[in-house]
Amino acid sequence: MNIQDGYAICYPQIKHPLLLEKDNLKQEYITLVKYYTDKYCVDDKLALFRLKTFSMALFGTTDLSNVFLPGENVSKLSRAITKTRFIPFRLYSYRYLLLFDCLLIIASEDENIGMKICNDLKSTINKRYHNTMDTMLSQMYKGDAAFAINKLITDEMVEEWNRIRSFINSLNRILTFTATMSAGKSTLINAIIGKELSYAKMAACTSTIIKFLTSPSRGSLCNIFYGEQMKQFQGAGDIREFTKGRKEPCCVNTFFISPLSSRKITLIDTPGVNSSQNLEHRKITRTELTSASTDILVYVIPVENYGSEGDFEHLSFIRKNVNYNSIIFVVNMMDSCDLEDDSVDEIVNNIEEHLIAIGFEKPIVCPMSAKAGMLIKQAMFGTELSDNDKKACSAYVGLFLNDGLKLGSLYPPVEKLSIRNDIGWLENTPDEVWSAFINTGIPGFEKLILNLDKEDKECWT
Ligand SMILES: Nc1nc2c(ncn2[C@@H]2O[C@H](COP(=O)(O)OP(=O)(O)OP(=O)(O)O)[C@@H](O)[C@H]2O)c(=O)[nH]1
Ligand SMILES: [Mg+2]
Repeated sequence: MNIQDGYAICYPQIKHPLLLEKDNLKQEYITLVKYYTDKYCVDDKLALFRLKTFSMALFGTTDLSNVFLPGENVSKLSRAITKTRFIPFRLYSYRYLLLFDCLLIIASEDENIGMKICNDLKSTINKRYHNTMDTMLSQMYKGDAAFAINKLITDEMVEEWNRIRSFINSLNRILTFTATMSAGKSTLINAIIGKELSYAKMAACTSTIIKFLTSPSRGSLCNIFYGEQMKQFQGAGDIREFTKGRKEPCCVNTFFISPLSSRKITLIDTPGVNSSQNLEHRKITRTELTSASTDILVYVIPVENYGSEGDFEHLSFIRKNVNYNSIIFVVNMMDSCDLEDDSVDEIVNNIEEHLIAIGFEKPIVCPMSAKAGMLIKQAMFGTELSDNDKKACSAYVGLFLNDGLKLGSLYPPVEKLSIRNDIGWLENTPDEVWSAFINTGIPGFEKLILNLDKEDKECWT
């Protein structure tokens, strides 16, 4: 595991049962978790980071100065806590939840360490509970959700644990996004992540290589790695400022509001290659494309511009010089095309023929609107939008319910997710919002990427 993967796993922002308790019980509990973290987490910095995220879930702050109780007798504390019964029913004690939290914070990557922690905990717990603890441990690492039954481990916690385990067991896939400037690469990356992290505007703007890595732990936390340094940010705005006009490459690690968060996926944003004011942009991108390996090259074409000189030159360069396992051509900004002239099918066929003429055999062409997908996704999953974005989002929902723009039918089917049903400023029903989202092409595109890991790789060859 590399350093970014270690920091990708942290305590998720979930409704922890301890939130209903008084601060002193929370303090005793986290002091105990700290004891096991100090004892079993081999990397001190990583241990501190994960404890901070646990503190964030319990106390709403990463400031640990008043969180731990000093000089506690650990065995006494453990005995007391593992006997304390839950609010609201007071039927179950904290012993299983404590085991769950310790495993998530310290041992999600390593079952052997999990076993050691479990044995250590057992030394302070009555023997009659040991079998259940052992069973729970083995079920957790087997991905058997039965581990949660009758232990007040919530469905949300089970989901978080399973996502972390599936992330750990996945192979890293790299997707590199390239195009001429202002094609919508950064917007597409933001749409997949569901957060506006990469700076996007109508002028040459991405100025260095920025890698976005999935974290399986739900939350708004972003870790940024640059040079030898690492920083944490909570809000998307701070990251956007950080990436804006940046000259040095960096890596951003965060939860993607996407099914992709259960896999190790790296999305690489690159500068547009045809800026006449920033000639170095082309060099930066060409160097990345020819020297680093990528699984999928995502080539973004703005629909109104296909066949441009800039695209022809860059596509020819790619065909001759770049290695990849698969290439996908995204036809972006479908919201802006005039369907009176051509239907979606005709547009896709024309672009396919154009790409075949340049030398790409059987091109995979994905029409979409990254901007509409990004805004609707944010609205559906609770991001506060500006008034302008709300207006644009409402218009996009209307547009993508239109018969002519049912882009979702061109992609593999997507399972419906539960979304907010209280978006007051939208006049549409949640079902309509979901349909519009599907029709932007973004969820189908995410599904295509996920299919890479499945046995059926037809669409990647
Ligand atoms: N109408 C519409 N506008 C879009 C869409 N996707 C992106 N845009 C807009 O196009 C402009 C450029 O988008 P970016 O994401 O910055 O493009 P880029 O390819 O990353 O640009 P560079 O980093 O400069 O190469 C922004 O103003 C976006 O809001 C889309 O699907 N529809
Ligand atoms: Mg960009």
